[in-house]
Amino acid sequence: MLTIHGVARSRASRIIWLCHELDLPFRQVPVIQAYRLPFPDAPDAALNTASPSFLALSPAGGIPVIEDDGLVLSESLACTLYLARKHGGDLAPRDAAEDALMMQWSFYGATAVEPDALTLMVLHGRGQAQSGEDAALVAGAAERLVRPMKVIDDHLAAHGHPVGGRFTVADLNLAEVVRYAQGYGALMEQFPAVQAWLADCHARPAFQRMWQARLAEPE
Ligand SMILES: N[C@@H](CCC(=O)N[C@@H](CS)C(=O)NCC(=O)O)C(=O)O
Repeated sequence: MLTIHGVARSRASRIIWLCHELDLPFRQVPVIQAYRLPFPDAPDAALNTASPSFLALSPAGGIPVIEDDGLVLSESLACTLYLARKHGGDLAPRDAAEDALMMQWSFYGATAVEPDALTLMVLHGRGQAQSGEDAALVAGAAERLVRPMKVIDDHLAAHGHPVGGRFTVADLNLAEVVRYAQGYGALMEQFPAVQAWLADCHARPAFQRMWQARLAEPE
């Protein structure tokens, strides 16, 4: 059976969501981010990304990691693209061109959107009072996101989905990074096609199942 190493409050959410879309059973090992623990090295610390046993599995020390039929794989996007291809169906590419486009949109999200969207989520999304320095970081991130968000918005307005006119693993990968920016209204309201598409993604029962699991975990 597929094993997912990583708590749901991490990028493991992407794989958990995909598994629910595919009705794919999995075993979850709740490895937590070391930085969330006061003493990750303590002998009684919860299994975390600095634990020797986890680092032996994946020296990069990041969650998620999957184990599947002897394959050990890190990088959440590699994991979702692999699982979608392996299990097929509508979420998977139908040919080499779709495969390439699914990678294109996934990597575009990871490179052009994810870092700045994370800044918005961490510094703005949780509503902390912002120092002048944080406010400048947030403003810079939001400004840089306008260009890729417009690219995504224009594409979604014309095609409905990143690839193939249907919900695929590319929607899931992209939605999981755009989600980080969703609390920044001044940015999101400029992109109505992105907002409508993200709401549709989040209304999917498989997303909701993953989300409930996240909420059930301690913050
Ligand atoms: N690009 C990697 C990022 C992995 C990553 O940084 N994961 C975070 C949690 S979402 C982590 O494990 N941080 C733990 C740490 O820094 O110790 C992916 O998409 O899987």
